[in-house]
Amino acid sequence: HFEWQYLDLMRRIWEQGDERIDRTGVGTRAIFGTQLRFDLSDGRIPLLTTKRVFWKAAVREMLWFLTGDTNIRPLLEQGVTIWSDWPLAKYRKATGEDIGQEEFEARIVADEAFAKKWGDLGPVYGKQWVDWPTYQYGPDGKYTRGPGINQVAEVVESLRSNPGSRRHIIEGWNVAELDRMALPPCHKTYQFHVAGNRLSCILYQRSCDVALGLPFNLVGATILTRMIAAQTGYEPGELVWMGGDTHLYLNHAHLVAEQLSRTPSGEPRLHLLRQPPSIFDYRIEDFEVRDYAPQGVIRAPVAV
Ligand code: DHF
Ligand code: TMP
Repeated sequence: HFEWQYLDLMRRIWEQGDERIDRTGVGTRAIFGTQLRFDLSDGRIPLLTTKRVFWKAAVREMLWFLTGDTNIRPLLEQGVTIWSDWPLAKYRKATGEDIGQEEFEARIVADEAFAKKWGDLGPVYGKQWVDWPTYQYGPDGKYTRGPGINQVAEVVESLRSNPGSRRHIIEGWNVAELDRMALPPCHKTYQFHVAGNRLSCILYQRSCDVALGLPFNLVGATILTRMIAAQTGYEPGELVWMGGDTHLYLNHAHLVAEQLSRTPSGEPRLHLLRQPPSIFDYRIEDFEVRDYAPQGVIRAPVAV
């Protein structure tokens, strides 16, 4: 079963990881340099069965990246709250107001001006993926803003016109803009590869919260690969996931114990129900997961 790789990684980090206090102050155990490989053929998807993963939230997040938006408002309008903690922390710090998360989220949804001021994460994934900033230099060495680069559209085009290329890359790590991002990108590099009629993907993730982030990131990378494959006429191949600092937070001990006591079961399959005119025209209704009968939710706090 595909999921043993994930559980083995979790066990290895918990038993052998280097323990340290991380940026958030929570503390982690970490292993540096890890890899998982998943077969994506015939609708296979590395969607964990040893706990319920809210895969639709991960799909909505990925579709939101593709719109180029970096404000959490459209996510909240769809009930996706996974990005709320960071704008909320910033708001509390700036105003000193002790506002609750739900009240903050409600205000973002209700008040457009408030959302504009407090709901933006800075130039994170979506911005870099579809509108990477460029500069045009004049003869005097002075520069103005050039047109943004849509990396996603360019990869779709290069996969169609030049499948053998070794440059099919979508990059989030814009060094010049990191300081304006709420969080520098974790899933920072996606590379695609065509062999025969199969499209494979490597995701390089510089920092990985194995308990909370990784289950979502695996779903996101899978649907991105599936959408690009559908748009370029290839069959899905493999997803290779590579982690830099691959960690478990020390306050996830109960999750680790519970999840490692469970046994994977069943093979969920992902179906794309419609072929939209472009990679940017997918909607949540286009995605269906069949045969997903996960074990129960395991709640755990996210480190901010
Ligand atoms: N920071 C940290 N420390 N870990 C993360 O995984 C993380 N992920 C981010 C932003 N910053 C992060 C964006 N993605 C959850 C999942 C993904 C995610 C952020 C949060 C999360 O809390 N998942 C819970 C609840 C899911 C839900 O109710 O929708 C889970 O149990 O999977
Ligand atoms: P860092 O910027 O100090 O590395 O903290 C980012 C944390 O968020 C780290 O625990 C990794 C986690 N993370 C994921 O695992 N997946 C994600 O998609 C995101 C955005 C964050």
